[in-house]
Amino acid sequence: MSKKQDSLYASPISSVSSFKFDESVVNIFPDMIQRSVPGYHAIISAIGLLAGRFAQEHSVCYDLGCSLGAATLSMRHQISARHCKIIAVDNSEAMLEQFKTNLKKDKGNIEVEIVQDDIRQIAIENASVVVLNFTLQFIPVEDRQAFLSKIYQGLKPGGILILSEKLKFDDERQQMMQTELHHAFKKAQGYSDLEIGQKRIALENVLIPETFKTHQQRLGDVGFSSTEVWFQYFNFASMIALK
Ligand code: GEK
Repeated sequence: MSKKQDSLYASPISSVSSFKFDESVVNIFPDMIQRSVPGYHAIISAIGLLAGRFAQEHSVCYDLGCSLGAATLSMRHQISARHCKIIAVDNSEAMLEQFKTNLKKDKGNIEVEIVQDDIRQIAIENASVVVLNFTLQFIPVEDRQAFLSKIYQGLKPGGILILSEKLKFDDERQQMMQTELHHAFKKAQGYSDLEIGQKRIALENVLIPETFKTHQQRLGDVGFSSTEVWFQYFNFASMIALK
């Protein structure tokens, strides 16, 4: 896969349109996500370790909103439970075409089924691990509870949900400080103020962050017995919810 640098928002755009996961994003996606999401690689590695521990024999691991399949491939290399399968789902055709090419070059043994669909529409069954790595934030807030309830119902006893999200904060000073720190992170990764500003406009009303408390409360409401943060870097966090 080409390791093209993300320069989508490097030049002034007169009217910035809403962000879409289309062909223009596919080639620059690996560069974009690792320069925009603090701790992305650490989270991807840990998803493999978590799947290695929690994947159960004869069960399914789901990677929902899989993009180019980074979490799927990390799980694929760490799962030792027998007769496991990974189902990776995304609704972006462009992303999945590139993922299929990447998958052909991968040497893992575990079966991977790639499904192009809306993650709100698919069935979740016989799951031991479900990964939502920076995906729930793109689902309309009003659909989140029913979607998470479906995941809970599809998990086997002892199953886990790994939920990584951009967070917002109730406290205004925290919100401002964490946002500034994230921008400083992006600047340190080589993004200009113009790029950061135009990307922020593109993601408005597309990426809707919530507080950790909101996630924890909702996950409890749908049935999860415990939800905790296992990783946080500024306003980006990853949680584990236990069935
Ligand atoms: C990673 N998990 O590299 N149905 C299916 N897919 C969706 C939907 C939906 N309703 N909404 C958004 N997506 C990946 C990174 S990126 C996060 C996930 C980011 C998909 C969308 O097409 C995109 O591929 C992904 O969710 C979000 O570990 O770019 O910030």
